[in-house]
Amino acid sequence: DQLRTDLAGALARGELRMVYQPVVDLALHAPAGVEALMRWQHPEFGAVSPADFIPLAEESGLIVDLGRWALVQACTATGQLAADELYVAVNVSARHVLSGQVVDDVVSALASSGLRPDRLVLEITESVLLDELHITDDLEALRQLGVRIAVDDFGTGWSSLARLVSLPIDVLKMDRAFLTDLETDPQRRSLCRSVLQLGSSLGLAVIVEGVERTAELQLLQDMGHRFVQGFLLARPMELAQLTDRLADHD
Ligand code: G
Ligand code: G
Ligand code: MN
Ligand code: NA
Repeated sequence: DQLRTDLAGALARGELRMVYQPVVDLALHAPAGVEALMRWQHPEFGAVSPADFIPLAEESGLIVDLGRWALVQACTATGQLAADELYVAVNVSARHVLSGQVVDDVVSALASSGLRPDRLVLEITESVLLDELHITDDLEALRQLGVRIAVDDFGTGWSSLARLVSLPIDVLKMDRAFLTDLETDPQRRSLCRSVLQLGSSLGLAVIVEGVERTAELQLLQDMGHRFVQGFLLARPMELAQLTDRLADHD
């Protein structure tokens, strides 16, 4: 269809850009890093959600080009921030990982941007990590570079917790589904607390995604939880806005 056709030229026409959503460290009351998220401004249809165009890019294989571009954009932008400890997390799609080109693309993006490897996090969805047994070598290679690996949407596909434990990973991003009814349902609270404990007992950093309400934040703080991301704290923003916001923090 039309979107599919248009997406092929979107990058060349300059219709794609990256926005950045802070991940807040509640212990330091400051951003620990940002997640880079892609945006497509279509000349006719306006903003098209990545939830709609990323699947199209995956089907056509265009995702490898888009993913490579996203890595360069995100690494370059982050390398230019005055806050030189902030990390950037880039979503890497299944098809890009399976193409076998991610390691080379990461090496190139780090080289061209000069970003320290320990400032780059790659977000890979849990289902890919569980399904694709042969990507472990690539994950190891990325970690050898000093890059960290985050499991995105954690908890949505616990088909094999045992396998997850054996993977070379650093960060769990708890799916926002775990915040549902947190305020009203003690069992949901126990579940959330258990997931957080699981992560820390595995030595992983845990980020709670999708925090939208003050009460949720309060409950997480009461649980002693540290890293949060969500509309309550900050929405995804343009690089210029991020720079301003970071300047305000100093
Ligand atoms: O930003 P938003 O919440 O609208 O993103 C919707 C979905 O698109 C999420 O699953 C998110 O991970 C994915 N997404 C956003 N930006 C990128 C990107 O740069 N690369 C990939 N592979 N997925 C992305
Ligand atoms: O699949 P992934 O975790 O990468 O998705 C990230 C998406 O979640 C981004 O598109 C971002 O816009 C969205 N997001 C970030 N914070 C919130 C939030 O507080 N609520 C909701 N509903 N979505 C959020
Ligand atoms: Mn993500
Ligand atoms: Na997620």
